[in-house]
Amino acid sequence: MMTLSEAARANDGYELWLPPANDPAANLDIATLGTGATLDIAAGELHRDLATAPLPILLATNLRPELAALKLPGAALGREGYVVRRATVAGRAVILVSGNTETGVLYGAFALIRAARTGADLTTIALQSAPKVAVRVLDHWDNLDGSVERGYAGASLWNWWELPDYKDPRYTDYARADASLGINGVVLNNVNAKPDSLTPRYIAKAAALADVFRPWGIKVYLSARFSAPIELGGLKTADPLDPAVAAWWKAKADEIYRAIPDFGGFLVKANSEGQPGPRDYHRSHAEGANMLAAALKPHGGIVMWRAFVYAESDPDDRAKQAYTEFHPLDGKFADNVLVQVKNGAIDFQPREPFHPLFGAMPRTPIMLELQITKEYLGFATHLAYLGPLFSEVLEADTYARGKGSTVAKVIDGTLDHHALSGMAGVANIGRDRDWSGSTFNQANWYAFGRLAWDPDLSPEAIAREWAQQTFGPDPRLADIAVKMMMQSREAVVDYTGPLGLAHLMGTGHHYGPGPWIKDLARPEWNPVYYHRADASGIGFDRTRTGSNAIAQYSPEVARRLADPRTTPESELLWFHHLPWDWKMNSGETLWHALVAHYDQGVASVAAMQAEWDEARPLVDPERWQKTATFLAIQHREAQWWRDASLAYWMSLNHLPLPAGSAAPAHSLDWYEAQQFPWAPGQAR
Ligand code: BDP
Repeated sequence: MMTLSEAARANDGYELWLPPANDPAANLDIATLGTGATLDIAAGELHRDLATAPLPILLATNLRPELAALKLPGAALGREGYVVRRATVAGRAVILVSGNTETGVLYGAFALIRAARTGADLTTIALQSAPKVAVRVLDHWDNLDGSVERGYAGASLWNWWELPDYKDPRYTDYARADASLGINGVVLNNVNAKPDSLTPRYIAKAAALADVFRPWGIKVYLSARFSAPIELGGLKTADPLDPAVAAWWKAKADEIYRAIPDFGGFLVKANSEGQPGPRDYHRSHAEGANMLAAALKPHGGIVMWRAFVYAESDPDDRAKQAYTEFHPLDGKFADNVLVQVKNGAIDFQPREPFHPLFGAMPRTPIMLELQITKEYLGFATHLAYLGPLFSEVLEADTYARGKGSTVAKVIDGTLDHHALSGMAGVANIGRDRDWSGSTFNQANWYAFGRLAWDPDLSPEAIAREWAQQTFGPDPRLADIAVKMMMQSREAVVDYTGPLGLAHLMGTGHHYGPGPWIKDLARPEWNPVYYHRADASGIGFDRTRTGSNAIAQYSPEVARRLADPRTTPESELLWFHHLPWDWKMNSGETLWHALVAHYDQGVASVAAMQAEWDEARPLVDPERWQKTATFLAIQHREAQWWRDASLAYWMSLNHLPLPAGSAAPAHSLDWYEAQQFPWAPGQAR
């Protein structure tokens, strides 16, 4: 049992990285020039979150005549950028928080709070920043029944039943967290969309949320089901070239904008995993997207059209199908369409090479889709900080326009000069008190937001600033947290799918190992499709002798990937099928290297446990205990992944384990017999 003083220090994680400063006596001098809902929020946030300030704080947009003499940057800040610096206004020395718009001022206020909490000296503060990416959006895969597809943090935040009347104060707290990172859009419903979200009743509910989010600079978007004209409109078809269909969508868009004047637009999953789409009518993805884009255009809305497309009718390598489908459409999309591409060509695996569509469609704005919820990285319980995963893809060089054509430059629009740019993260947020299922999962929400604002930030720096704000200023604790975070994602790769292996998880729920699965209806649903292991070797040959997926990359990249010797070892078996006794660059065999990675993965989790033990005196007991318990679960499950995977590989290659590597705890039969029908987050 907790003692009384421990209970007083208990922290359920609700306040995220923004715990209130809790010092009403601070009596800060915070003033605004002019009034406005967003300006008032910015001032309120500073009162709430700043413990102290060396000078009065003044909040104002650049438009105020009182600031004219300061010659603040204008164009460089755009609509959302900010300046925070010392200034003399009307003879008074102040810390000025400014921007071209109230939203810019709000972002500046949060930047000031972040700076204060990460140890900056406010007497010399000088910040200036503008987002590099225009659309920074969280995709909630939330269903109307309150469940969340691939959600591991409780029920949906949105209480659809009580909306629009009851606006849970939590919606405001959610908006605060998003705005503190610069997230400016929220897709409210699952990409596997029900048409009901587009009915008047549900539009009113979305409008209520939009009203809450608006002063925080956040727009709402909806996932649109392509066949809605049939289901809701009574039409016989959803053919995008049918004028009645186009008219239905136009009327629907007009109706939405009457309720939500700043509605962001639609997200669409079409002709993928059973969803309807334009291909049902032999129309292209561009024809489908453009029809919706035309309906939104007069209102300033956009379409985020997903390229996550593969078909059971297509026998080609699944990793090639999105490129094959979308590459010929470059230049065919309307100018208010973003094509949304997952980081890798398969599906949010713990490690994937960057998607070949990045850099391959210069005349189309391409947005990046990341998964913040850890569907394939241990659900809520495993500690896996995704900053390194996100940055790995952002830093990847596509060579599309020569060296330095990074994915970051593709998606921030600079490589091919697109003003429209975007980054989406599949949210890990639910109704759990700590929002994301664990304290460390909050860091993934945080890292997504910070990288969407600036894709060039370092994941380690982000981890540190998150830890300092979340746990308080003690540098010992931040050091421990950062160390754990920075090794955590690689640990998951090591114990689930090292050396470029992927998609080896259990069926449906995606929980735990299932590399032996081979009897599912669609070939590419089976793990055996991805690893192709047999007695002689393992890996997917994506070179010329195999599926030739490498030809979808720029020649420089393809050349490097054509040869296992020049392929990064971390992606080796993604691109090559190799014999078990293949000599790695280290001189050891592939088999021994593989085993070493599995062992390393388990050992890394044990190391994180030991590090967290050292943090015990520095953290409140509630967050310490939950994290310690989750690490114990992770250790057990890492061991399970390792043992089950090795038992299976050994059943194929009949090789002994290297000396010193322990035998799996159970027989392969035992691992294969495990069933988890009630694992959370499953699609409904
Ligand atoms: C997969 C998920 C599935 C999603 C799909 C998608 O398992 O639930 O519907 O991605 O992105 O990873 O559409």
